[in-house]
Amino acid sequence: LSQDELKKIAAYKAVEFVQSGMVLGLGTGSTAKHAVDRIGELLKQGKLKNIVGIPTSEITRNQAEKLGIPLSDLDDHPILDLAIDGADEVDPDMNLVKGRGGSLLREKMVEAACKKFIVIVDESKLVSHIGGSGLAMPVEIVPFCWKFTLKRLEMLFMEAGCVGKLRRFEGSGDPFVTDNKNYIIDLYFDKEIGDLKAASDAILRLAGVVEHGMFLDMATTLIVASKNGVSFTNK
Ligand code: DER
Repeated sequence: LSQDELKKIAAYKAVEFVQSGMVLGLGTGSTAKHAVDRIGELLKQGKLKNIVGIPTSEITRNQAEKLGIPLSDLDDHPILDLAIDGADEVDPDMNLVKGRGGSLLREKMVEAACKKFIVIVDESKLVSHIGGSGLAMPVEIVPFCWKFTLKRLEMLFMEAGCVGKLRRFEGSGDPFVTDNKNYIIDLYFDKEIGDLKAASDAILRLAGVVEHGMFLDMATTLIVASKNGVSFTNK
């Protein structure tokens, strides 16, 4: 089974929790894409009715529009029934790193407004601790004096050997710009971050920081697809 097939299996399993009449948070990324496709398919087949989707990015909005999924926003639906989204890392306490697709702000706003948040991953996303994959922990910042903010973020986590990099578009090398017209600093850690809640608070206290990619104590269900099958974990 390829990684994408595993992602699809996890996504389809999550959509089994979707009931007609629900207001759904629609995630972003290659795993969530399968879930949104499946929701569109079930709507077309008449197996799901009266669904309202709240997209977590412009990419997902476009995908959902093409599928004919009725869309709305948090202003009109401040409380959602269920969100389904992927993650870049999942630790044993179901804390997540998200945002390598650049959509962390809208994902966090939508997923924090949901009664249930199902995370769908293939087994490669499981880590022993956040920052453990050696991959980026994204932070959305305002573009104004981004170098200043990058340095302050690195200083916060000096003990953890933190290095920050401004995310840039592959081809042009221009700074990546989020749906919200902000920049992203990707933080890389040599050592464990330690107290995640304290780290989250410290990051958010920096003026210039909009939001970060640690989703702490937010997921309610984890679906992991691996070569040995699909596992469910409820918080
Ligand atoms: O950017 C995001 O937050 C995505 O959800 C990401 O965390 C997972 O993307 P993937 O399903 O393409 O690996």
